[in-house]
Amino acid sequence: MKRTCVILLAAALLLTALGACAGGQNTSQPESSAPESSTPVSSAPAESESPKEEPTMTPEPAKAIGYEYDHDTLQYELVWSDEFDYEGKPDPEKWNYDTGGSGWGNNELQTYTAGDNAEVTDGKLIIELRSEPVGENSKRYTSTRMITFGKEEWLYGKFEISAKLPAGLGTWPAFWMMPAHSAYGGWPNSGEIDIMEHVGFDQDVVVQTVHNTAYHAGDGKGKSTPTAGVSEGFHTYAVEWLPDKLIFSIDGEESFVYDPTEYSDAPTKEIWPYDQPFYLLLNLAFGGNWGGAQGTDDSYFPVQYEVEYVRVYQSPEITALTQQAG
Ligand SMILES: [Ca+2]
Repeated sequence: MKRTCVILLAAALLLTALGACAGGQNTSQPESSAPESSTPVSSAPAESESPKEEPTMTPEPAKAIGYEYDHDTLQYELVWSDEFDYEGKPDPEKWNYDTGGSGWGNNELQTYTAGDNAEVTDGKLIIELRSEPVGENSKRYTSTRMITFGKEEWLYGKFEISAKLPAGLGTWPAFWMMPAHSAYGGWPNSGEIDIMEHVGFDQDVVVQTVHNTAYHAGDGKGKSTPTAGVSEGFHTYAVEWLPDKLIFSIDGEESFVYDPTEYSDAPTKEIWPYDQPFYLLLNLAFGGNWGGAQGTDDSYFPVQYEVEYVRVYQSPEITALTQQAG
């Protein structure tokens, strides 16, 4: 949920958003703030101190290149979904919760409950943001953040949500992905994929972003896409995660592509950490460095983030291709 470097926002807002991350921390590091300085993308190999030594270090293999497939003919199979076609609490076989009111690295105002603010009814998931005092930390707002962490994780695939987003100053719903194992280290080194973010002060603009070692926070790569009526009806927000690129879409229309070969002929994990399993997150935040950048207003509470479904598809051809590549 790192703010991306987008064309539509003023520099002041970008500065505010630097270091902001609506959840850029995963469950293993919920309290840390986003780093403000970038990690160097690469450094020159160290010179051997002794000219007699044979070099033993091999360069890191390039990532995200050499995959040959015909994108137009890829077949996808539904491998996981929650259609929310039941009544009651979200399916405990599919969802865990991130809980607490730490601010989530972005000074967010809500405390996340263990599902108290989530309900499945009438074919939909409803996440409700409420104004109510919470326990000892005196936070005045509650909401819920659902995660598949500990339940399911995926490497490559199509990840799609159909959702109706809340409107109102300070609201900040999201649908996004975080690394399940942080193979390349803590945020942002193992990556983050933000499939949909929307902030209330910028109604009907959907933001899709990737974060990694080289590009994160205000320098994350992404795009803001004007999307009419996000709070009036259901729209689909998706990413197609391939071994060599990430293709974002809104209502089936391609909106942004992250292709690491645009930045390097031989991409490394610093710009392509997306070769490890990720999990899904679904949450409604309030306020914070980005969501609250133009203030907050709770006069219209409670407010709801409605989800018709979450679906995950994978392509056997891509799976075979990547297994072949080792
Ligand atoms: Ca449904």
